[in-house]
Amino acid sequence: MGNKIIIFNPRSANAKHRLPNTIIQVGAAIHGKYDYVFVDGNMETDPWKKISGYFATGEFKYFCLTVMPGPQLKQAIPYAKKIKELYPNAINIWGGYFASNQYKVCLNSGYVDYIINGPGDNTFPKLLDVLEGKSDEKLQLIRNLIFKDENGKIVQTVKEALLDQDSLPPYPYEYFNTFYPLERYLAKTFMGQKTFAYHSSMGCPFTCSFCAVVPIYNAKWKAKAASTIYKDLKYFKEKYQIDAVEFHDNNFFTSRKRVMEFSKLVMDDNIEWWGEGRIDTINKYSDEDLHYMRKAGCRMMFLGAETGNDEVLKQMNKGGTQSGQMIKDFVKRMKDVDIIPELSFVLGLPGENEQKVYEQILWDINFIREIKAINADAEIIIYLYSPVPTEGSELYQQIVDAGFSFPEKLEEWIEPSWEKFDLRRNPLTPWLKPYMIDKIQNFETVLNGYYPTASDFRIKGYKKSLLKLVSGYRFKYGWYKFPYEIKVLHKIWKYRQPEIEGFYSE
Ligand code: B12
Ligand code: SF4
Repeated sequence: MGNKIIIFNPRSANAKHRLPNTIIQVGAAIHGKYDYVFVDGNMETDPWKKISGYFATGEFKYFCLTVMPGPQLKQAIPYAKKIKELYPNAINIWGGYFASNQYKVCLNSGYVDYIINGPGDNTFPKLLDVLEGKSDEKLQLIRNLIFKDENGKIVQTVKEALLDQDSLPPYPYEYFNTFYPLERYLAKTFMGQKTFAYHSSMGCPFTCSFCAVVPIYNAKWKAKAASTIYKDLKYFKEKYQIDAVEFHDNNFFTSRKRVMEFSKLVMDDNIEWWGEGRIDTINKYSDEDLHYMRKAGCRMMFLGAETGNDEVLKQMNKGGTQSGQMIKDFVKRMKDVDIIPELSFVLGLPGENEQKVYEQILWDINFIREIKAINADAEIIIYLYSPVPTEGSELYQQIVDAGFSFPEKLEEWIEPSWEKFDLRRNPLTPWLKPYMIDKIQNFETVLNGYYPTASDFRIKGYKKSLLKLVSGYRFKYGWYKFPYEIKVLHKIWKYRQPEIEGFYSE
């Protein structure tokens, strides 16, 4: 068996794919040091054929996967298992949010050998050096690693401080291009004809108690300079004529200074952009800043509103100053500066008793209606609360006390109910009753009918009018039950919910 490496992105969406920055950055960490290939499950009709073909050459030893919760597990779990069965000496290395947050179930499966716990830029090459006998560093001393020692005990090594993002090795775009033409990832979206996906910072400085980013980054955040981002965009603009960018950072707007510098640089490039941020952070930007950003191409922002209820916001430990009133003021400001706020809400948190849980859901539904009345362009994304094991947090204790537990076998994660749980669509949380889930989902259908998302540019003209007409009376009178007629229209027009697969693109 040789020692070549497969870096695999399991399928994460059914169509219209984003550039898989994760595997490209993982490749960058070993580029020039080890022989590796990329396999993007999104671009292959049968990725297993490709992967098993590589292994059949006898040249490959390492099968390295990035794993988010949800549909990626459908390929990650069976493929990793099969590789181990067929090639017991092969080594499976997993990274990504699922692997890090659910490391016990992964390692106990018997076929995941190592987990990269957070950034892999140093950890990955160091691990390979040890496994290849090029270094005698003790595995216990390699930061950001989780593995089982010779006694079968799980070892979780110390976390590494976030690296200077400008000094990271450049992405091997050209090498990636030899596997999958970059052009194929530059999709048409509501922002432009060729949309590029870029990741400009690691981590997040906050500690919201429901968020999967927290256990991995522990409130740390480090970003690329505005000039570095601009240099990369310019390269893509000149080489591939991109005219839009999705920033995939957890928190793009953390540093006002950086955002303003970037806006200044990109001002004359006719590039529209989208990023994720926090309401209380961006609310500190002046109107002048916001107008300037809009002029520089900022078209839409994704913001975690979570709930309008100040008590629940406290329970979620949003760690800032956000309040229901602030959300309302903010969406009004966004209307004035013509930037679309895309607000995500998390419904269905545990409460004192069943009635309290339901009352809170109804309360939030009403709040969302108020938001729409203030700014009809505000996009609403509704998630059902899916617990993340941020052990030690008060919210986590609450969910454990309420009888919730995660699967104990890795394969259980691909059972349909857990897959839906991952997509935050149908959680198996004991405090959420089916009638509550129906209420939320029916409301969402009616809301999406009355206010179709702006990011799906196919729903316009007569389609939009028809949807609005059909949903109008329901929305007005709060009749959300059995909205089949809207569902049929959504099905016919293949309405895409941005919360699951990202924006519609083609
Ligand atoms: C782009 C993206 C997507 C894309 C697809 C991306 C793809 N791979 O094809 C789309 C839109 C399809 C998507 C969908 C979903 N996503 Co998503 N997605 C992201 C996003 C915004 C960026 C990922 C990225 O490019 N990061 C850039 C790279 C450089 O960073 P990184 O991934 O952390 O990788 C580093 C390390 O983690 C590590 N590493 C990671 N993997 C590996 C593997 C190996 C072998 C090694 C050595 C190292 C390593 O090294 C890397 C370099 O340092 C992240 C948020 C984020 N900012 O990361 C969410 C995120 C990963 N998604 C998330 C979720 C939940 C989903 C969904 C389930 C839907 C949902 N309801 O939100 C779906 C379903 C996924 C599926 N179908 O399986 C969550 C995961 C949270 C959790 N609970 O674990 C995140 C964190 C967003 C969030 N804050 O909630 N997603
Ligand atoms: S601000 Fe967003 S990314 Fe940061 S911890 Fe809170 S929810 Fe997670």
